[in-house]
Amino acid sequence: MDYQTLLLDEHDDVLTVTVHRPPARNALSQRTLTELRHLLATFAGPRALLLTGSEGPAFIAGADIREMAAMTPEEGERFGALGQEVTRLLEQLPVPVIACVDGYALGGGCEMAMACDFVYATRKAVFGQPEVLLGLIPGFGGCVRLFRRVGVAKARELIYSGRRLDAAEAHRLGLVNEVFDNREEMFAAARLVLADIAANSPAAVKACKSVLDAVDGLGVEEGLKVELEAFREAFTTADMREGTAAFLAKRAPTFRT
Ligand code: CO8
Repeated sequence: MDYQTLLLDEHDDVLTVTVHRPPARNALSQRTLTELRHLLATFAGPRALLLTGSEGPAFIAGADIREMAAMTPEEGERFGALGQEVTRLLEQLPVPVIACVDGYALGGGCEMAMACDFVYATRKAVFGQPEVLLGLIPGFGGCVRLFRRVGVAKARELIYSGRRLDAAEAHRLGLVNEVFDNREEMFAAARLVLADIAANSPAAVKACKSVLDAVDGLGVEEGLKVELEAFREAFTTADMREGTAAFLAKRAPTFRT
């Protein structure tokens, strides 16, 4: 696919995906979401993904309001379904995904960030679900994911009021893992944590991601069953044999999968 609104850069086995629509503050158009869907559905190779927005006031200023303004309910539903599909693809990617947020992450932008494994931000980052100001509601998973990150009461307050959070408050609430002074520091830290993760068994990291996704919303008993199944599966991997043998031989492991 010809990516017109995404910039891709791969190095050190990490794919950086930059949403690039500067005139619209990197808002998610149907075109952008279709490109993201294609990219994520055909993703193979890199050991990690960084999602960001091109440099400017916004990370992603939400779904494209200009496009939505003219949509019928059926078109709105298709648009919402496309955005939800993209967030699910992000969540289910078999490698770690970090959102690097610099500037506004509003509406669909906040929802994209929440579909990533975790979020790093600069001091300039601003989060929020301002859909009610437009007569809309969060449609790319905001109602489903925000309360899992910040708790039900806070999510209700934020979604009903549409108010914005600065980076410090988002950090305090657990929406953001860490706040950095600028983009360079944020990307350097993201690459560092990804390098740490890359030293571990890729099969085990993938299994953890899949278990964490599967147990979301389950009760303890059901969740433990899912975990146990994946735990058993780990015993079938070469990485498990190598990791435990390397520990006992007091040497560094060499993981292959
Ligand atoms: N969509 C389309 N265009 C946008 C968007 C957007 N979300 N945000 C900004 N733009 C455009 C503006 O229209 C403007 O265009 P133009 O130059 O042609 O007038 C240009 O970007 C620059 O915008 P500003 O002058 O407002 O830029 P500022 O730097 O002053 O402000 C803000 C940046 C704070 C990001 C401001 O633009 C803003 O508030 N944007 C809207 C934020 C918002 O409300 N986002 C939520 C959108 S709704 C949503 O995401 C729903 C998701 C679920 C959808 C489910 C579908 C069914």
